[in-house]
Amino acid sequence: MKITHADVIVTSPDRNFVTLKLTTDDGLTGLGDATLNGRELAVVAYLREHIVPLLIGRDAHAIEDTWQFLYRSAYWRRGPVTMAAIAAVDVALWDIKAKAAGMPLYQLLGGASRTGLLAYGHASGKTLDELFDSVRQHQEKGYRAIRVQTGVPGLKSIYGIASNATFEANTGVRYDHEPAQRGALPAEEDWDTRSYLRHVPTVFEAVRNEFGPELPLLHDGHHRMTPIQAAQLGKSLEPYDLFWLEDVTPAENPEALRLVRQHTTTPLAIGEIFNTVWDYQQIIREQLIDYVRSAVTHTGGITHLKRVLEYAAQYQIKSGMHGPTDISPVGMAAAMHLGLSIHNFGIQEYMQHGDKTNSVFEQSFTWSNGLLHPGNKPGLGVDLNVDEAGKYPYETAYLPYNRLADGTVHDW
Ligand code: CS2
Ligand code: MG
Repeated sequence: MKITHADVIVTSPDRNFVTLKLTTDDGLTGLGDATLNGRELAVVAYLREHIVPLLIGRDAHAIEDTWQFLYRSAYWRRGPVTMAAIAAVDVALWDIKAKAAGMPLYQLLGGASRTGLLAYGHASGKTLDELFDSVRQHQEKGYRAIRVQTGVPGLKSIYGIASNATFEANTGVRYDHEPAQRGALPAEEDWDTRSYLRHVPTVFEAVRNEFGPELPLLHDGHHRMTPIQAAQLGKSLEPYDLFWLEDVTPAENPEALRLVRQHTTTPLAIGEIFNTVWDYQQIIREQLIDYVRSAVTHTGGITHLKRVLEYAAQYQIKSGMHGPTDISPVGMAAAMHLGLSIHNFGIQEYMQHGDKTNSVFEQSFTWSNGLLHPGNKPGLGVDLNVDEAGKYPYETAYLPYNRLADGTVHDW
């Protein structure tokens, strides 16, 4: 079964998405997500200019060989652009192989290891009342686990908090739903770690008092603390029994997490900006994390993320796949099929896509009683409506960045 066509489809319903569509001489098609928020066109060029010419005529069944060929023949390895491009090819080939086998992809990956995938949603609020309302709204939507992000007194606009009036007035999109802002330049935000460290524990105390001890609560530190500040935060949140504390400090330097581990037992989740198993080797081997946060889309596809998760399983480290709105419905479907089949599944992030996006990507997953299931259509179970996609041309959009009070650029 030979690959005859490889189309890179760019569309921007509620936000920008990049999708690779492969077609074979048997008429089978496969989809792969290649969306890299704020740098989408870099992956488009990598695919169109460098990878598509290499795919035409290849055996669509040779997934492992194609992965190794694209990774090793590039000479320049790893990195977000390369690994998103390889991921799109990989997932599209798994979609085709499962369709050729006439089964949903999770069956090809070893079958279901559970009835569904526990998923968490994003509750947020500038004030406690707003936050409590947002938690209740998510519980009404069926979520049984909830990520809590809060405004910080004195800071105008921070990651993950809705009620960014200007932004919403301009775009009509809730800020906590899509941090990448359409426009020619990235927005600048303000940040102050000490006021955040003082405020966050008080918020989790209030949430526990309001919603009780059982509800799994998650929080995203979004790479903003130094290792000792991260240790301080982890320790101050211990009384509130978090499911996980995510990206608590930038993890380029894996040793930073040793210091955090020395001071707190709050479970740690890291990896949404990692791209290969090599980013994880030391922090998995030294048991410095509890959850692997990588998305299929950004970690070389199902072939490579499955390898990362199998390595993590030896250390009883579980999956916590990245699933914000900038992971397309194709990327989310791939995460659900992989998540259903692996043993060491932990939890799945699930931000719900907008109506326009759902009109472009026809999906067959289910969401009930707080559990996701990829569905039982052959392949991934997602189709891309090319005509619908054509209605929404690409629009430049950047993620914001941070400056401290003294003007220093800081992690966003
Ligand atoms: C976040 C993301 O969902 C998360 O955990 O860290 O929203 C992240 O900010 C975006 O995916 C960046 O594109
Ligand atoms: Mg995150």
